[in-house]
Amino acid sequence: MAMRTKLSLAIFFFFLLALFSNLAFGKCKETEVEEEDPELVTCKHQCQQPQQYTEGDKRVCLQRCDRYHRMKQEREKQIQEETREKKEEESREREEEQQEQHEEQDENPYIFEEDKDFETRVETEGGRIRVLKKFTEKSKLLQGIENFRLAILEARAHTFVSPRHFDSEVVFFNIKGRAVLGLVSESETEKITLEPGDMIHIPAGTPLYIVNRDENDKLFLAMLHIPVSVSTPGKFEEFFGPGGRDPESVLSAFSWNVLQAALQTPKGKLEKLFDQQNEGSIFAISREQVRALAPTKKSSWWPFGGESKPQFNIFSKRPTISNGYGRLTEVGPDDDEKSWLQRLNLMLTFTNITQRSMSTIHYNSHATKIALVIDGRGHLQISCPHMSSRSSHSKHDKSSPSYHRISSDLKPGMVFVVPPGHPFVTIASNKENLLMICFEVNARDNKKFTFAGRHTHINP
Ligand SMILES: *[C@@H]1O[C@H](CO)[C@@H](O)[C@H](O)[C@H]1NC(C)=O
Ligand SMILES: [Cu+2]
Repeated sequence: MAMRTKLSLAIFFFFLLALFSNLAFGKCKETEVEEEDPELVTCKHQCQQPQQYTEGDKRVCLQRCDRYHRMKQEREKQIQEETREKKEEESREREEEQQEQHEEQDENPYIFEEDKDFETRVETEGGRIRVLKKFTEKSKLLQGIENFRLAILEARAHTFVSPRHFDSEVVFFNIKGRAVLGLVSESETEKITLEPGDMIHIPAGTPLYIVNRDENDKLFLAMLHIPVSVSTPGKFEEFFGPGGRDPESVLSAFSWNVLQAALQTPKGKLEKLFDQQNEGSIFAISREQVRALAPTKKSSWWPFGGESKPQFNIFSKRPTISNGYGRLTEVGPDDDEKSWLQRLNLMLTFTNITQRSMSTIHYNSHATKIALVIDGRGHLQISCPHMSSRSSHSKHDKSSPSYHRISSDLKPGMVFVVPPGHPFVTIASNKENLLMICFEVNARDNKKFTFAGRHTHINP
C-alpha cells in the first residue's frame, strides 16, 4: 500500500518535472526563434568566410548584418502598425455608416414637413397645388394608408382654378378664405360656397372648377384624395379641360352654352378665358367674372331649402368634448346623414387645443389618423413600438420592450400620422391655440382609449 503511494508520487513528480521543463524549453525556443532570423544567420555566416575577410572586416560585416536586421524589424513593425490603423479606421467608418443608415430609418416615419415632404404639382402666378408624397414613400409602416393622398391648394385673391376632374374620391376642407366650388353637370352648374371649416365630398370624376371669391385673402383648401383606380393604388390624376389630358370629357360636360350661361360671357371671350390656361391652371379673373361664377342670391340660402348636400361646417358643429383646455369635434361614419363617410369608412375631426394646454394621452383602436395642422404651434409625441429604442432618452432600458418616442414640433402646414394602438399626445404652445383637422381612416368600430379620466380630455 505504502509502496504504491510512493510510486504514484514519483510518477506525479516526474510528470510535474516534465511539464516544467517543457514550459521552460518552449519559452526558450521561442526567444531563440526571435533572435535567430534565418536571414541574419545567413548574413552572419557569410561574414565568417575566413578567405574573404580580415578580422576587422568580419566585425564590420557582422555589425552591418545586425544593423540590417534591426532596420528590417523596424520596418516590419511599422507595416504591422499601419495595417492595424487602417483596419481600425475601416471598422470605424463602417460603424458610422451603419449608424447613419439607422438614423435614416429612425427619422420620424410619421411626421411630414411642409417643405420636404410635399411635391408641387401646379405652380402659377395665381397659386399652387402641392401633394403630400405617397405615405409608403416615407415608410413601409404606412402601407395601410397607401391609397390616401393629401393635397393643398393655395390660390391668390380673385383667381380661377380651371375645370378638372379627378379619378379619386375627394374630401374638400376649406382651411382659410372663401371659395366657390362649381360642380358641372350636363344641365346646370351647381355652385357651392365654402367658408372656413366647411367640408364636402366630391364623388370621383365630377368635373369642377374652384374660385377664390375673396378680393384680398388667399384661399387654402385641403383635399383628401382616395384614388378609385384599383390598378394604381395611391395614384390620382387631374383631368383638365383645354390643353389637358382629357379635354373632351371635361369640355363636353362644360358645353359652351352652359359655360356661357354660367359665366354670362360671350363665347369668344370664354375661349380666351380658357386659353389662358396655357399659362397655368390657376389664374386671376376679374370681379365681374367672380360674381358670375359665384352662386346667385337665390341658391345661396341653401342648405335650408331643397336639396341636401353632403356639406357641413366642422368649426360650427357641436363639439364632442369642450372645456377650458380645448375642443374636439367629430363627424363619423355613424352620423346618419353623412352616408359618404360611412361608405368611405372615414371620420373627420377638428381639434382646437387652448394655449398652454394638452390633450390626454390616447390612442385609436382601429383608425389611422392623418392630421393636418391648420393654425398655431405646438408639440407632438407618439409612442411607437416599431422602432428600435436607440433614442438617447431611453438608452438605459434596453432589455424591456422598447417604445420609441417620436416627437416633433408642430406648425401650420405640417402633417402627421398616428397608426392605431399608438398612444400620442398633442400640446399647444404657450402663445397660440393649436388647431388641427384630422382624417381618420378605417373609422368603423373605432374606439378612442385614453390613459386619463374621461373629463380631462385636455389638461394644462
Ligand atoms: C378655438 O378656441 C378658441 C378658444 O380657446 C376660440 O376663440 C377660437 O375661435 C377657436 N377656433 C375655432 C376655429 O374654432
Ligand atoms: Cu409604430
